[in-house]
Amino acid sequence: MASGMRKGTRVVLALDVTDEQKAVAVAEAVKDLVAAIKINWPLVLATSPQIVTRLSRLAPVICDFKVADIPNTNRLIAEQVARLGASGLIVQRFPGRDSVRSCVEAEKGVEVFVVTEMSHPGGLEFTGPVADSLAKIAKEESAAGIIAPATRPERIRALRTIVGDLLILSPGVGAQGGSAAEAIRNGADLVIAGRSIYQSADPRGAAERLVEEVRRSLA
Ligand code: O7M
Repeated sequence: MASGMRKGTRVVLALDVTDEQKAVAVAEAVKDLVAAIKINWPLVLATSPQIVTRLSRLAPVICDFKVADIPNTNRLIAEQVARLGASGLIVQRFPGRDSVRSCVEAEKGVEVFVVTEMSHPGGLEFTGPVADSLAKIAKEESAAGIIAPATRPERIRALRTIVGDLLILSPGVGAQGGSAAEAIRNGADLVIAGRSIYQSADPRGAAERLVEEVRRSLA
């Protein structure tokens, strides 16, 4: 995997907690087990943008801000994410090809991942029917990868045929009912897991089990 993510593990922690102490404690507990830490608005809004910098000292940070604006605004966001020390940025494809491109071109050190079909039931309403086209633009605009649903592994398999060697990051394992092993067997490079790790009484144990499940699915 040519990527800014840590090698040797295919698990990305989705750190959707709103308490800074808890966030740092979970990150410290699992930092050597995860390829990256994905943070989203709940944590940033509850703490401050500097949480990106703080966590990036422990593991590569992907900012899941699902950026969806005109190219100029997207570029400004990508620049700030880079300034804070993030390694990745998640963007929406639907505002237009030029909006995706502005993020890819803004900061070479920040890998861009494009959302395709979303993992929740509502993901079937709009994103499902257009997912192939969302993935196609990710490939054409040289994004680093796409986000595809572990809750529908057959869709990961189909999207793989469109994106070729781009990275596929797959959320929806554990709390949303998807299987990490199935996601990997169907073509995901990495699985994204949140609640099944950070809500566990033993986050490190939960992350270790997930790493082991992924390792076995590759054997
Ligand atoms: O394991 P969970 O369900 O607690 O968390 C899943 C994480 O993945 C959470 O941070 C979501 O915002 C994110 N996610 C999805 O669950 N489904 C999607 O389709 C897309 C994402 C995502 O990461 O988009 C970039």
